[in-house]
Amino acid sequence: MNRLVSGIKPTGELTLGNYIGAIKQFVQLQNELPDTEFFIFIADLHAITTPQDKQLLKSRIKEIAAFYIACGLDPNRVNLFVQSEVMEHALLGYIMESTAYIGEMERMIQFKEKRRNQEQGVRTSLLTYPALMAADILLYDANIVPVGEDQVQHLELTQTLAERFNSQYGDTFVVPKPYITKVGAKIKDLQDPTKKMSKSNDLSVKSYILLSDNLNQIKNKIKSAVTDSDTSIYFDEVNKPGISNLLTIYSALTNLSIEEIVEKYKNETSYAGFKIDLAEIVASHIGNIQTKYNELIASNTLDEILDQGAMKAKMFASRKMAKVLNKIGLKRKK
Ligand code: ATP
Ligand code: LTN
Repeated sequence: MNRLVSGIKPTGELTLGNYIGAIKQFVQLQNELPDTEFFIFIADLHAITTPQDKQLLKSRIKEIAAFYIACGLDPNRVNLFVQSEVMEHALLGYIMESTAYIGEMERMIQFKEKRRNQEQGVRTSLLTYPALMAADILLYDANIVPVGEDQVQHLELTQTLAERFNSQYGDTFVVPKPYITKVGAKIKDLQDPTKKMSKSNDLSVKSYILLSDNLNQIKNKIKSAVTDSDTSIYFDEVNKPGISNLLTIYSALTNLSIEEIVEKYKNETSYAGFKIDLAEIVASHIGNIQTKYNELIASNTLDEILDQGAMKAKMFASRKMAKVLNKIGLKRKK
């Protein structure tokens, strides 16, 4: 059986980048891959690699789960759970640390970037984070891992660790493959379209759109997105990164191809009409998500879904963990 694993950190509110680059894809995949079992989790252990406010973290874990479902994830189809509720993740994470070399961790681009943003108090777990991510994946024998481009390096390390473990201890882990979206793999910052849209690195609120933003705010952010002084609408990431980013968003939310959108606006003499249309598209899309979210967050259903998800994940994970421990000589009894 095929298995798909992916996680999302509850480090901030969800952005349009997370939606297009990750969540929307899960929703599509759950329909496109009927023979695949899905494990999708809120990566709360990953969140504490950097300092977090405890109350905020607690509420975000549930909010993010509710948003996933509001975005169309079907809890009957997908095991949705909170990472720290399945403790095998941390245990296998440690075993992956004992499989990886320090140099491999130090080479990770995300580590280098995040470390640069922090002056002091850089946590050890920020360095060892990819070992935990490898564990998240290998624990479920996952062969499909949908992620954005920024995670490919971590995925490659996961493959290396799986292969190294397998060659040291005998065949144990499935070597996973990344699955990257074609459109919208990297949604850019609206104010600086050379950077990725990120909820934790951007200082200006106009840089990103949150799924929880009010709809007028959303429209204004699209209308004030930075674009070039040319007026024709076409895709050119190098010379027209702003317009190219807006075209990507347009395409991802309408399922029209970039070419079809360019064709539609080919007679425009300014960006205004295109931006107004896109503002409506984004606001209406997010508006629908918010309606479902508000229903869920006010009910008990969410806790039931997360309890059920954790129970099923644990069943799988504990069996796998017993095998792993046995392979490395840590299991006292058969
Ligand atoms: P941060 O920017 O705070 O470091 P993040 O948003 O990159 O966090 P996650 O919340 O864990 O990190 O990301 C969840 C998923 O969303 C990942 O697969 C990631 O690649 C994807 N993602 C995040 N930002 C974008 C973006 N701007 N465009 C496309 N995909 C994105
Ligand atoms: N590192 C990822 C989140 C993440 C993940 C995973 C994704 C943690 N564990 C396992 C896929 C599979 C991120 O920062 N976006």
